[in-house]
Amino acid sequence: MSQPKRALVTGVTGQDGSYLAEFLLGQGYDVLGMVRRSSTLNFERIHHFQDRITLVPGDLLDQVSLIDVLREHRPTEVYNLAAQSFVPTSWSQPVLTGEATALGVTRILDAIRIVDPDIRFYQASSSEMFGKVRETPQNELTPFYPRSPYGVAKVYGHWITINYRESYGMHASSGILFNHESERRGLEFVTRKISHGAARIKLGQAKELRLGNLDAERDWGYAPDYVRAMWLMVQQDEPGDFVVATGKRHSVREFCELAFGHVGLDYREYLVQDPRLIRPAEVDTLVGDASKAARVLGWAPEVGFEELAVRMVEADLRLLATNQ
Ligand code: NAP
Ligand code: F7E
Repeated sequence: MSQPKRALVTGVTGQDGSYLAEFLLGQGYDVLGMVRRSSTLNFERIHHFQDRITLVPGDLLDQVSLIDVLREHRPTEVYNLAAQSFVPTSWSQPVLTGEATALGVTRILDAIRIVDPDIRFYQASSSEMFGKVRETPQNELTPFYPRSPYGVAKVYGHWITINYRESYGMHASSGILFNHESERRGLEFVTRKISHGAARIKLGQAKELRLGNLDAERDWGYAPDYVRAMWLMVQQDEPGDFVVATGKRHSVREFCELAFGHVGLDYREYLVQDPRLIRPAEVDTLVGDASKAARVLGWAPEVGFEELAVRMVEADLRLLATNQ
């Protein structure tokens, strides 16, 4: 019998890492989840399958820890999902963001090069690299114009992945993923802030919701659909770069309408626009062209915008009701 494949997922405690780890378990993988030291456990997203994966200590800021993880556990695939991923924090902590989100990619690529350059690698690139968009929709060839220290760091991570592919012949792929959300999305990101806010107001636990720019437009998909695309990239004979998106764009305001509307409320009665939540430089509009992913990977999203919003609100209603 052949050995099961073994994958290391960095960022396993995050939204995507938790879904990817579950997906890989379903594919029969041995899953290693890299976790950094914390004074309190933050395993909410993985506790329901934690005993089926191996947690390994490591930090993208610490080169030796990455080499040690690879030497000790010998994965055949590495999915680099760890990052400082919240855009506003990248203005308040630009150096930390650069260390983790940009240089962290070099650290893990170099660890792979040193320990076993045959390991296949996935880098979590982002539509934030397109920033002030040069064309619409955005595809793999659209020039980048990042608008935040986070976007700038992701451009570095993207190009260093391509550079290691071209310099060392490594099987290193980048998924340029547009926004993807879920019941497990961090509470500070706008969709979850809205679904959680609408649920709290509905249950009488809050009276208002404070938001920034309601006119920003994003191409929002469902995270479990997107982790499938990551895995498909790594299974290809040839590595490459792939846009992953739904091809449809909606505004923050539309998400508010749907989320509040689902619980029978009019968002305009509860929304407070807070100038402190406006970003120093905004990404006004993004929409992706995922035709390469469809053609080469056979990938298509399954959950649309409306279903996404409803799932998130329903999950927050359940969560808040049990915490009442
Ligand atoms: P997330 O929920 O914020 O998760 C980030 C993960 O990175 C967490 O597990 C976090 O660990 C870990 N991490 C942060 N700094 C680290 C460090 N120095 N060393 C080791 N681990 C570290 O992010 P996500 O939404 O799942 O996104 C996954 C990846 O895709 C990120 O790279 C993100 O930038 C990128 N991306 C996301 C989207 C999206 O719409 N979700 C779109 C495009 C690209 P802790 O739990 O300990 O904090
Ligand atoms: O903001 C606007 C805000 O923080 C979306 C990350 O996963 O996706 C994510 O980055 C939009 C922006 O996501 C609030 O100004 C209005 O225009 O949910 P977000 P993001 O910045 O697009 C990309 C692809 C990533 O790679 C990132 O890691 O919503 N907005 N009012 C607000 N945003 C937040 N967070 N909070 C508000 O109150």
